[in-house]
Amino acid sequence: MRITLVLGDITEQDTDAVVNAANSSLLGGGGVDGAIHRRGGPEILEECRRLRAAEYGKGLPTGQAVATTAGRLPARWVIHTVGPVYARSKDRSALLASCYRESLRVAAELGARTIAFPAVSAGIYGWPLDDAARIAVGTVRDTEAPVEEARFVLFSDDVYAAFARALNG
Ligand code: AR6
Repeated sequence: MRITLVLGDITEQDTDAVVNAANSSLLGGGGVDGAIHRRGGPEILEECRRLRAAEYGKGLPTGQAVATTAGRLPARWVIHTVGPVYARSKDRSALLASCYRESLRVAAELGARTIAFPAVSAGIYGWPLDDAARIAVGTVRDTEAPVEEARFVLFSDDVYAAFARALNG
């Protein structure tokens, strides 16, 4: 799997799948989640509502991932994953790693060859950037998946720099 970094907006990526840093409700929010629903249109929310009515009545648990249509986005699928809220008192890194691993597993099930990830948990959920980047890059690097490209789409210079440090040592 080739790992690439770009500074940009995940809603503009032409990868087969884009990952959404969602919350358990799957019903939208701010940050990446807000941008994906805004640009992708109401079809995404409709599918999320159906998922809530069916197998995810209590919401999508932290660390798991599930796919929907990408609506009007250039991608084919949105893979929604729920990152952990950062807490200094408790090590939740295994859950953050699980978001990347599970998203790749869902991508493989869908037959996606390319996938774009945001910096899950590194925004509203407060994860320190260097640590979030280390977990993201390390997990994707260590996961076997029939995916050609995993692209991290970073929204600002500081997040990009943290991922570049994690990728290049
Ligand atoms: N493209 C790429 N990255 C973006 C974009 C974009 N369009 N917009 C923001 N980012 P966040 P979280 C960056 O807060 O921390 C939502 O309300 C952002 O700068 O989107 O996992 C959900 O519903 C940051 O670096 O996700 C949840 O309730 C990174 O994406 C909660 O936020 C992640 O920031 C999830 O919080």
